[in-house]
Amino acid sequence: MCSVSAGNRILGNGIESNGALGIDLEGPGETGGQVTPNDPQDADAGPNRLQNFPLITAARGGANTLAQGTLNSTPNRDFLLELFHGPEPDPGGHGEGARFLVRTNVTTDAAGHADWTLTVPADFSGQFLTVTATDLATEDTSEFSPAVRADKEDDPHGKMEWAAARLEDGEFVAVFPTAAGQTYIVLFSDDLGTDEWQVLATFTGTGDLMTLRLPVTDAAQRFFVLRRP
Ligand SMILES: [Ca+2]
Ligand SMILES: [Ca+2]
Ligand SMILES: [Ca+2]
Repeated sequence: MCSVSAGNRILGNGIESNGALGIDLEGPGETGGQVTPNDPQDADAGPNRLQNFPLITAARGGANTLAQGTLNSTPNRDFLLELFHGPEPDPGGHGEGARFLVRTNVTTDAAGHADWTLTVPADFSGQFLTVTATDLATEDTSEFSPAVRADKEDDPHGKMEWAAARLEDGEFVAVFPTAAGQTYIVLFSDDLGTDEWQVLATFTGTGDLMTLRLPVTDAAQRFFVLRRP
């Protein structure tokens, strides 16, 4: 949508993949399809008054899918926020808004800031979530926020946290809690840029804290990840 006016309210629609931004407001000097950056307190003018989009700071799947984030726009104003999900973001990383999920109202404070939470009682793990903001006084709808993938809560295949990790006498010493009989895999990579992880070791949990001592040799840097298979 390349709008030349203001007050365009775009609500609750499925906006399918079309190779361009699902909602595109054309700011000064922009050609079509570019993300229009947010400005502090949204004082800028243009199509839909170049309404600022929200930002997602957390996205999680599970029995309930949850998205949390912030909005910076006109101070002391009511906004409608709408959450969408889709299989992938547009090439710029913002939403395609394939399907509408849920909406909520927020009010910005005197600084133009609002925190928000949106939840849906269904599992959208692995889906990309994106949000729009609509100014309820002017009916201007924003472009889509950057899309964030909903991680699965307690993913049994996911990455786990070390309880403690340190370098000691040229060894990487890691401590982590284990479940009895559970298999754990340690992977390593010397270059995060290639994202090539090799299996270093496999362990069976004892139900207690486990300590690993992994030699770090012939590499300027080495990264370790702990997973369950
Ligand atoms: Ca734009
Ligand atoms: Ca703006
Ligand atoms: Ca504005």
